[in-house]
Amino acid sequence: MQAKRRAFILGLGALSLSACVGGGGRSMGGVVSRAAEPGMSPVPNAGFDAWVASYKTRAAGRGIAASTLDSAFRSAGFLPGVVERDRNQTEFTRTLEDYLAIAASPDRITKGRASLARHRTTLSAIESRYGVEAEVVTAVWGLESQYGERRGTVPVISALATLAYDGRRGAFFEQQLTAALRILQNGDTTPANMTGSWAGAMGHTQFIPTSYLEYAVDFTGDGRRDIWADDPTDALASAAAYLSRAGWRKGQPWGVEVRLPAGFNTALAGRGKGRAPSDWAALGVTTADGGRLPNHGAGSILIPQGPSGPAFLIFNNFNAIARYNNAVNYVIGVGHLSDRLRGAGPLRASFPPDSAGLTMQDRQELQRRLTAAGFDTEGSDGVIGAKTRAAIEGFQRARGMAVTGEPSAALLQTLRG
Ligand SMILES: [Ca+2]
Repeated sequence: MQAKRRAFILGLGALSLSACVGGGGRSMGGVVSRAAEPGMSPVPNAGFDAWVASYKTRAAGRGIAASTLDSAFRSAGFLPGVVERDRNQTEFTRTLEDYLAIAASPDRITKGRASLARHRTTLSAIESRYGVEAEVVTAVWGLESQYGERRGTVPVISALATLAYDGRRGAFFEQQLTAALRILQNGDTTPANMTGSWAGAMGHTQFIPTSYLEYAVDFTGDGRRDIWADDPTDALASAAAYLSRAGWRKGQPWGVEVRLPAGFNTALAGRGKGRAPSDWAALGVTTADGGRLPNHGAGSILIPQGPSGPAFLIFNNFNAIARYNNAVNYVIGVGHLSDRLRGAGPLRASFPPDSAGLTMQDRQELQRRLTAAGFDTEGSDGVIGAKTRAAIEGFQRARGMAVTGEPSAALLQTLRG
């Protein structure tokens, strides 16, 4: 089975995570609106038009009808904003601590519990059919589109055609474009309703077109697999169907937080280094509260921020979530959020201080004090992003200090006055 999307193709989940780390990001909420983002409306482009003409010939050879092509491309066009987003993707790895501060923020947990309650009947039916727990499906939904609030407003045919024409990953996006046209040809949705992220991830659970064709399901029974509608039923069932096909085992955890013994050999940790829980127990590993490890078959130990941070024993279901998005932080994010939606508390272990020597509490205090001093970080989630850096620069400039924009223990001391 092919991964739902490559890690570098950011679905909205990833995008909303990036966006909100601007500053201390307060709410990730956003309301789906039809207003086009800058650069996300078609502009004339002769090279693009010529490419579309040649593409139509290729698509016809792959079984896309002329009528489908005509209606799909009638209002489609080149989107400069898509090319800009594709060029400006920055590759950086957020720490698990920062990632979880956003992925399992108090706001996302509260909204998730409300969504779970509101859609309980549907989610229970989905759980019965596909064997994936309601909390897990809801957690995927929460990370991918903030429970449907951020499904994406970019016209998908235009976005995919622009990326296929632009050519940086042309073959991949041409394949996605053809898949999107097949979806339209099947009558599942209309060109106007087929919106998504700038990279073509669509609907509540941000499926790319090829994954949609393979895994989306019609759970409402109206004959259409509608993952774009306000009603999330088909999208949630599609996510469950995907996880089920990826090998999800109902009743088993994705993983559990564990406590490592002093002097644990960290070379034993890592994905793929599986051992029976009894073997881990013999090495001194316990649950986070010192109890006996559960047995769900062989599991691996993960220590994403080293042995002084939280440790996890991961099982088969970790790999099922990884088929959705193969990034350790994402999988732990979905897993931990699902645990929180089920009523579990925060992680037991604390994270080590960051490279500036600051803990999460220090960074939150820094943001609160900057904001109180008149340099708004727009929230105090402890995640240092562009807004916090700008606030630090403003403070440093006003005080005649060297302008670095970097958080530090000395800066925090200055702010404490
Ligand atoms: Ca349906």
